[in-house]
Amino acid sequence: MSTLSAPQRIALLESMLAIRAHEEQLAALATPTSPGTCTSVGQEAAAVGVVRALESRDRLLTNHRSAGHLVARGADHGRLMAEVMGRRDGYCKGKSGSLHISARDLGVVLTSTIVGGELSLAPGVALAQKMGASGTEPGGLTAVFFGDGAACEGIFHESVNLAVTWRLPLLFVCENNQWQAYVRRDETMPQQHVADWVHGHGIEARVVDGNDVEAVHDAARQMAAAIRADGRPRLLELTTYRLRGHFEPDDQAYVDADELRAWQARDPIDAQAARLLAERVLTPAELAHVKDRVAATVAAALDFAQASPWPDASELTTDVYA
Ligand SMILES: Cc1ncc(C[n+]2csc(CCOP(=O)(O)OP(=O)(O)O)c2C)c(N)n1
Repeated sequence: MSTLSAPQRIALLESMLAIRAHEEQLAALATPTSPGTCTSVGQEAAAVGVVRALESRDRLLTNHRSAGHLVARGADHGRLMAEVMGRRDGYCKGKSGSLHISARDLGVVLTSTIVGGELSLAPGVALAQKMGASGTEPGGLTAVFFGDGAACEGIFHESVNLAVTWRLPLLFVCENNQWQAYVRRDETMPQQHVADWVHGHGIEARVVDGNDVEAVHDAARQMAAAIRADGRPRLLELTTYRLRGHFEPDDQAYVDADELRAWQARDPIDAQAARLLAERVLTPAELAHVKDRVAATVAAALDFAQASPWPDASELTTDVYA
């Protein structure tokens, strides 16, 4: 039985729908000569479940598959699309694209396309919070999102070790989506779960169904509360599947069709919608209304982004490190 109120459960669904619509819109714009973005289609429950369990004083770091985390955190769809399109009204004035966004007003420190890059920096952000550095708020924690591919890098173990040793308020969130770019997870990992690797580090770790948004939300809330209570890091591994390609466009010719179909049948958005309809938390008419609202938001965002000007050539080296 869910501990969430009906509006909260519907809000989780609406946030997942918003991510899906946003990313499918971006994917539709991508062409081989104008590539788009790494979508998180199929992984929306992981993003929404965790991010909606965090507080405004918390900080987030994430990877190349970040739109879901940003949208769940309340990012403006228009500014996010403008950024991916390289326009001036984007979160980083069009200079980051989808892969290096920083949205400080949302507490999103950075997104990193260097696989594992976010893992190398997250302990520093959590240390700043623990030390009460300027720009941090008491009781805040850091959540860092990464994939199973990043977990195969040495930096993952260094970061977990440091977080445990220094008792950092850090929530490691592994989205185990069964893929590492075009490589199957089981080609690089002997075990199914990243969580199995970290017992030796002495960190509490849990594996949760990453396609069940309410289960993810529950686990994230419990782990965040535990981190705030004792200051020790935790690891939450979410089992999920990347339903679209690694990058857009991608014909997924390397994906087993039966495997893909099986995971499509476990679509996290369909599952939450079916649950809310079955429990009469939502009527079909209300669901249609939510979908219409989401579609209108994304359509307006696309108009905003396409109307946004390109950055001027004279701004080429401003706001970037040289
Ligand atoms: C240090 C580094 N190595 C390789 C790459 C190329 N690359 C980009 S995404 C990716 C796969 C990452 O897999 P995972 O961490 O599981 O994330 P997912 O793409 O599945 O979300 C790779 C190898 C990179 N960007 N950075």
